[in-house]
Amino acid sequence: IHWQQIGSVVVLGLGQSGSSVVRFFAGENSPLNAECDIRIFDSREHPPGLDDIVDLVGTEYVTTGGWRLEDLLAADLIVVSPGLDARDADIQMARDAGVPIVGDVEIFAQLNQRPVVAVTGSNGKSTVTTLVEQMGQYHGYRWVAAGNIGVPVLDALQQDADAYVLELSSFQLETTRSLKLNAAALLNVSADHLDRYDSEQSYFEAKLNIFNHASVSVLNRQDQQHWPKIVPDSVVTVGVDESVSDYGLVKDDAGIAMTRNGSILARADRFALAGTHNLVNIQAALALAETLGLSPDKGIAAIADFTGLPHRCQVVYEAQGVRWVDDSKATNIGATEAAINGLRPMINGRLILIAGGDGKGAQFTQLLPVLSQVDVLLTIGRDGKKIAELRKGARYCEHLSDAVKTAQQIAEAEDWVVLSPACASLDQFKNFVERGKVFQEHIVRLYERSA
Ligand code: UMA
Ligand code: ADP
Repeated sequence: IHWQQIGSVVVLGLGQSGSSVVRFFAGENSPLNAECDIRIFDSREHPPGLDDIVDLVGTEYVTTGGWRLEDLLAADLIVVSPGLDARDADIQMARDAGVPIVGDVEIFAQLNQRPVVAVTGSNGKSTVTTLVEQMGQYHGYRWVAAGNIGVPVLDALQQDADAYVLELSSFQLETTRSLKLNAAALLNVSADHLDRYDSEQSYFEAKLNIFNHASVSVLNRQDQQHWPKIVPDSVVTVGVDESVSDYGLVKDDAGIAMTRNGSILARADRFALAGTHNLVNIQAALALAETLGLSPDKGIAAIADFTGLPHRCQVVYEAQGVRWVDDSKATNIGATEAAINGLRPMINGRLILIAGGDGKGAQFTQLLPVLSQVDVLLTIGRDGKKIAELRKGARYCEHLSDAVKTAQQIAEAEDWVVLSPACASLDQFKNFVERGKVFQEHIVRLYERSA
């Protein structure tokens, strides 16, 4: 981007990313020349962050409730929010007309001078991003996590940092071309966001942009069908199987252990994180951290006590011998599969699963194999009926409160009740955090009442 030659920028979409772009362009580190005209549009009438942006740039530059094709065609650069569908007809026409279209991550990529590692994948991104950040911070380095994890990258760019750890979604990678990375990890790919892509293939291809300029690529041996076609020179692989040359797991009489180059690095019980999927997450985090100069031993020491992020497969309540697990962040089928596969070996009684919500166009038949490990299926939300149809005896409860009540009535000592919806929450909740909190509140209320 030849910043000084840009006469007019359109920022499409406010929200967290769009607001950070406007703040960055209006601030002292803006790469734009002072005369550049910045116009902001959002299809919503009252997008989040609107008031602050109006205060910052003036009401005449901000339009809500939509945009016109002419507005886009008049721009020298369009900065598009990740939440906007790139298939939007106006956006496509502007692209066809030759207007460069970028996201906030591409702007970051063009201006950043510091070392960066990045993580993408359908599941485990936030966990790995947080693990890497903690590995650095524990040892006194200013490693800053940003991106899809909730800190817009251009806000992070203005902080003091020794390195950045970016969580990147497929939406962000769609518009990212020149991001230089010390290392990039693709954790796994399973169907997700099919409401935003014409096929699983195009969702996956967006993710591959992470490898465009990565010095080291971190790849999962259990997901080789999703490796880049031309495997880059410097690859570190991770996986749940044994490996003599990379990160792996071995099982012996004493249990599971994590290895690197065939030697044991740590036994699984050294980590507070549960489930083999999390051991793979730790492997990926170690591989990324190593490219920022941190040894695996130091990385392990930093995160051994990390118990995981909220709403990701966490035991949140235990009463009368029944354990309740909040995995509200399981917003796609792959995450629910990982939860069931990861938890099942630990459960002596029955596994009672609560699933359902907004399936984002997914084919739930993919859940069938893993549902055979579930003893009772309760479903909720918009697509709950479709999921209930997969299994005889499943009950559609519509609301989470009903499902929790039903689960409590059914559950006996040694049973586990797991909320792992395989769906987004937006049909009934503000987001997955609210869904998880509501779940926990219902549990507490039920037990208090019955106490
Ligand atoms: N929207 C409109 N009209 C607009 C612009 C947006 O209706 O003109 C809608 C979108 O369709 C979407 C919502 O507004 O439903 C939010 O979109 P946004 O682009 O304003 O989102 P931001 O607030 O900027 O947040 C984004 C990421 N959100 C998405 O990609 C949808 C956040 O990831 C991220 O933390 C943030 O940037 C900072 O980088 C959230 C997310 O859900 C957690 N990500 C998806 C996921 O993890 O599955 C990819
Ligand atoms: P993301 O940021 O990609 O959504 P999170 O770390 O927030 O990933 O976890 C999202 C969901 O995926 C949670 O339900 C979590 O238990 C599950 N999960 C975490 N790591 C993995 C993995 N490596 N493979 C499959 N599922 C995972």
